[in-house]
Amino acid sequence: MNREEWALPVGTALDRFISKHQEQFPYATGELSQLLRDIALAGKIVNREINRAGLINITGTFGAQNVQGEEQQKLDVIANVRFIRALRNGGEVCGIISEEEEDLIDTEKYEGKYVVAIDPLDGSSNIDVNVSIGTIFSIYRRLSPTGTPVQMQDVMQEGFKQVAAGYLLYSSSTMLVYTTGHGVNGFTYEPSLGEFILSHADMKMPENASIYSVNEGNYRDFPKEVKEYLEHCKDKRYSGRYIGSLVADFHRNLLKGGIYLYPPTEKAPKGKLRLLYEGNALAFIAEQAGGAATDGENRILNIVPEKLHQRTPLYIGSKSMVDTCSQFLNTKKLTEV
Ligand code: P6P
Repeated sequence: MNREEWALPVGTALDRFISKHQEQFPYATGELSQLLRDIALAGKIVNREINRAGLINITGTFGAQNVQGEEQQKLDVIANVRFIRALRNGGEVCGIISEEEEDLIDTEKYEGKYVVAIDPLDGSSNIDVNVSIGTIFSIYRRLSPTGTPVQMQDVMQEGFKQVAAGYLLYSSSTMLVYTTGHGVNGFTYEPSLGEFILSHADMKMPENASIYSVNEGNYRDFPKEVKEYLEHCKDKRYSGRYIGSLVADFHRNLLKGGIYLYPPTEKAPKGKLRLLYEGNALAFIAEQAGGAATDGENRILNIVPEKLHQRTPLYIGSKSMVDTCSQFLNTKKLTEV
């Protein structure tokens, strides 16, 4: 099926887009379509909460920490509840892992064919200062038999086994960007209609890229090879852009080209970002848009998960920039005899 067959005009509503694409799969029974609709609905609800957060006293901290030991923001908790409720009630999902939940959630929907890994609200430290934040999700087909409770094997799958992945970006406009393995499409939310509308069809990560995105405040802790790559970027007079919200930094690079780096640091020796509900989803999107994503040595999508909340270094973006970065990072390997 070539991309032209998938092409639908800008202005197509998400529901029609999902239905049209389902028609391309004669054996599709509609569960994945419904699951995508459920995620979009929860995204609309969370979008509404975010847009009025300052007015209804839901900014600031919740007064508890999540499994990562990070201070939960009130909106972290609200988003987590909204997405888990939407996924559980939709009936298509037998299990969920969430950044905000220590353990695998058994939805008790034993006929559900899918499992979802989700970061309900990424970049939440930016909420109170009105900077863009996002939701990131990965969808896998379960491995255990339907009709039984979800098992760990269902969620501990390599990223290349994802059936779909995407993110919501709550920003100057709210967008839903996702892939089902046939390219990447972006939908802009039209609040007056309550609809996501196709605005960015068949998105491609520009190869002619000159933006690097990294928290330079961690520079002293970076491995020597990372410092050498960053010096290379400065020698090339690339632009440094860092929003501090992964979805926003990724989305800018998806549109304009660039690389986002979160290397190992003293505070986060295995990197800060989580493999299952941040790295894998964005790596799938990046590759579907012609980009690349590694942990400095391995393709992100090939990493075999060992722990639910395991962290990974992340170098993701335009393929040419990720490849050049990899050459710097592997000089140690290349020169080791
Ligand atoms: P730092 C937000 O907490 C987040 O998970 C990503 O959204 C963001 O890219 C990164 O951490 C920012 O981390 O250490 O630069 O503040």
